[in-house]
Amino acid sequence: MPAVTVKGMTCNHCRMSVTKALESLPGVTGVNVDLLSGKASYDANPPLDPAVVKKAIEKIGFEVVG
Ligand SMILES: [Cu+2]
Repeated sequence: MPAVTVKGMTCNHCRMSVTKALESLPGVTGVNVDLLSGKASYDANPPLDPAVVKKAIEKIGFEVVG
C-alpha cells in the first residue's frame, strides 16, 4: 500500500477527515489512517498520482511531510 505521512492530525475527527478526503479520490479501494504516526495508506486502481494525494490532504488543512 502506498502511504504518506500527514502532519497536524490531533484527534479522531482529523483522522476521519483525512480518510474521507482520500476515499473521495477516483479509483480508491481502501484507506487506512493512523492518528498517532500520521501514516495514511491507501490502495487505488489505477494507482494515484502522489501529487493528487498531497493536494487532497492539503486542501482540507493538513500538511503532508513525507
Ligand atoms: Cu481533530
